[in-house]
Amino acid sequence: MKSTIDNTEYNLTEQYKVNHKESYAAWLQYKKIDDAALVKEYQKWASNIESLADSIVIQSAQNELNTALSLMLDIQPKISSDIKPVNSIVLASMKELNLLDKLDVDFDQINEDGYMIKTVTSDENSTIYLLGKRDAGVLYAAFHLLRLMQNREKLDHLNIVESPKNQLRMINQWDNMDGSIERGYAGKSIFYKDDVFSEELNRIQDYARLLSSVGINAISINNVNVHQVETNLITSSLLPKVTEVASIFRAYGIKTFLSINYASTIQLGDLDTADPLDPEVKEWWKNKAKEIYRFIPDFGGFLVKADSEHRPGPFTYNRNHADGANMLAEALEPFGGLVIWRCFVYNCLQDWRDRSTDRARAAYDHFKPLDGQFHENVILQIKNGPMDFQVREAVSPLFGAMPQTNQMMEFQVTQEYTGQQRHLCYLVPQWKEILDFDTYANGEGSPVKQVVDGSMFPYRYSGIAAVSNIGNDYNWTGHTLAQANLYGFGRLTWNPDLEAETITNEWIGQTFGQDELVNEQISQMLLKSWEIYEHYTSPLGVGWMVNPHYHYGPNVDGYEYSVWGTYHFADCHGIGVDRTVQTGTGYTAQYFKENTEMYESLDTCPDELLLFFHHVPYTHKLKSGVTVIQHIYNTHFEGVQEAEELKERWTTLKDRINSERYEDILNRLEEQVSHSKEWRDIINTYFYRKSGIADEQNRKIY
Ligand code: GCV
Repeated sequence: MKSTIDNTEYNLTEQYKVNHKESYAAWLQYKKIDDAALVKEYQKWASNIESLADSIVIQSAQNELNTALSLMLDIQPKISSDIKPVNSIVLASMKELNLLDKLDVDFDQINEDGYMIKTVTSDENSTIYLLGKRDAGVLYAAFHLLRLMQNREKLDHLNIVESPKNQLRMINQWDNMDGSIERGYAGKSIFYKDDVFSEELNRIQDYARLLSSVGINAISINNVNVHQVETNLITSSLLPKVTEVASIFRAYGIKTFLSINYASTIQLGDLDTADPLDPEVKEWWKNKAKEIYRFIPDFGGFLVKADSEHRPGPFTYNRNHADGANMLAEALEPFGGLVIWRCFVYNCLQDWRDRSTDRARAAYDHFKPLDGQFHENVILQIKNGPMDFQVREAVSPLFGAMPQTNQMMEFQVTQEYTGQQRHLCYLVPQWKEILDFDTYANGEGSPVKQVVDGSMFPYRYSGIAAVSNIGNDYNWTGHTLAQANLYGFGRLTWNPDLEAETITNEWIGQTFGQDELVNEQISQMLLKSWEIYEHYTSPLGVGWMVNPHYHYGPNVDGYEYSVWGTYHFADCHGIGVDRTVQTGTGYTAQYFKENTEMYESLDTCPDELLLFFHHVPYTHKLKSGVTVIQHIYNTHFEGVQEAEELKERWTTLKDRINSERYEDILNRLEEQVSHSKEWRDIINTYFYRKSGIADEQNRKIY
C-alpha cells in the first residue's frame, strides 16, 4: 500500500498544526469567513465575550471561542466578566442566573449536561447567551455556536434548547503503553510511547477539544486487554501521570476511566488470589480505590474485560460475573465511581465443527440469568452485535433483556472489520439502524436507543461507548474521511434521533467549507460507503471472511482460533449458520417473541441477515428474486464499480479541497478500488468453485 501518512517522527504536534493545518484541525477548522456582510453581522456579538462563570471548563469555552472567533472574523474579542452585557456573547451556568437581569429562561427544560442558546435583542443591544445547567453545558453551547458559525448560519434569532439523550457518552481507547494501539489504524498512541506517558500533552488537549465539541463526557485511556505494564496504571508509580491526563480531560467536561486487570491483586504481587469473594481481595480493591481517588477525586471508574480471550476473571474461582463486578463496585461506590463491565465473554477456543455451541449465544447465556444481581454502580457494556463488529450482523439480543441491570452500548469507531481506515466506510447509517432496532422488550416500539438511554427501564446509569479510531497520524484517523465517524459517533450519541444526513452535512460544512459541489459529492460518498463496503466483502450477514487476526483482506475460510472450522459453514450445497430453534443452535430464541419469529422463518428473515440465521442452498431465492449465489456474484461486481465511482466522485473535487487532504483521500480511494477487486475475485471464485454454479451474466470469474 502507498502510505500517505508519515509516522517516522513522533513529537510533532506543533509542526502538524502548521504543516498539516487542515488535516489536523479536523472539523474545528475555524477558517476565515470571506463574506464581508456576514463577518460584520457576527462581529456584532463576537467582539465581546463575557463570562459570568469562572471554572476550568468555562475557561475552555472562553479559550475556544476566543481562538475560533479570532480566526474566523479576524478580530481580537474582548474578554470580561461584565454583568451588564452589551452586544456580546455571554457565558453563564444556572448558578450565575441571578446576575442576568430579567432573562427569561427555564432551566427545568434541560438535563444536567443540557444547554440553551438564546439571542436577546433590544433597541440598543443584542446578546447571545450560552447557558448551561452546569459548566459543561456552557462549553457544549459554545461548541454549538461555533458549529453554526462554521456553517454560516444566522444567529439573530437563536432559541436553542438541547439536552443529551444519553447520560454516558464515552470513548474507549485501546492504547497500550508501548505506544501501539490494538485495532488502531492511524499511527501510534497519542497517550503513550515506549512504556511511559507521552510528553505531548497538547496533542491530548486537542483530542479533548474534538471529543468535547461533539459532547463526549467520558474516556477510558488504556486498552481493555491490560498487560503487565498497564496493570501498573492504578499504582502510585503511574497515578501522577494519569492525574495529569485526567486534568486535561476534566477541563473539557470529560471524566477519565481506566481499564483494569481483573487479577491486579496477583499481577502486582500483593496476593495470590483474585477471588472476588475473598475478604482480602475485597479489602485490597477498597484500598486501591481510596488511593486512586486521592489522586483523582472525580475519577470515573473501571472498564473491565474479564474471562474473555485469555483475560483473567471470576470464572477461575467458580464465581460469576456479578460476583466479580460487584466486588469492584463496592470499592468504588463511596467515591461515586462506576464499574463498566463488558459482556464480550465467550469461549474463544470453541471448536466450530461442533454445531451445538454458538459464539453468538455466549453473552446472553452468561449475563441474562444474572439480571438484577449487579450493584447500582455497575453498567454492562454490550457490543452492538453478538459477534464482533462485523460489516453486518444481528443486533445483540441482550439489549432490553435485562430490565433490572444497567446497560450501555459498545460501538467500534475504529474500522477493525470495515476496511481499517484504508477503505471508506462511514458507520453512522449502521449505528442508526442498530439504535432504531425494535427489541420488543416493552412491546412494539422498544428500540435499542431507548434501552441504552435509560428511558425504557429505570436504569441508574446507561449510555453509549465506542472504541476510538484515532492515533498520532497528522490527520488523526489515517483516512481523512474517517474523521466523520468520530464526529458522527459523538453527535449520534448526544442525540440518536438525528438523521444521518444532518450529521453528515454538519460535518462536511465544518471540515471542508460551504462549496455546494463538495458538500453534495462527499455526502453521497459517505452515505453510500457502508453498503458499498458490504457489497464487495462478506455477504448477507454471514460475516468474517477476513484474514485471521489482522481482520483485513479477503480470506473466505479465515478462521481465528484453530485450523478447523469456518465461520460460514459453506459446502458444495449451501452456506450460512443455522441459528434457528427448529434445526440450529437455538440462538433465535434469545430475542423477544416477535423477533424470534421473524428470524426463525425463512419467509420473514430479512435478506441482509439471511446467512447469519440460516443455512441455505446456493439456489435459495432471496426476497429480491435472485438466488443466493447470483446475489454474491452481483454484489461483488457492483461493489467494485461502486468503489470506482467513489474515486470518480472524489476527482471532481480536485482544486476545491486543499491539496494535502485531496491527495491523501485520493490515495486511499485508489487503494480501495484495487483492493475491492481482490475481494471480488477471491469471493466469487471461491463460491463458483464451491457451488459449481455459473454467473447468469457470464462475467469473468477468476
Ligand atoms: C481488545 C476482538 C478484537 C480484539 C479485541 C476484542 C475485545 O476480538 O479482535 O482485538 O480486544 O474484540 O473487544 O475485547
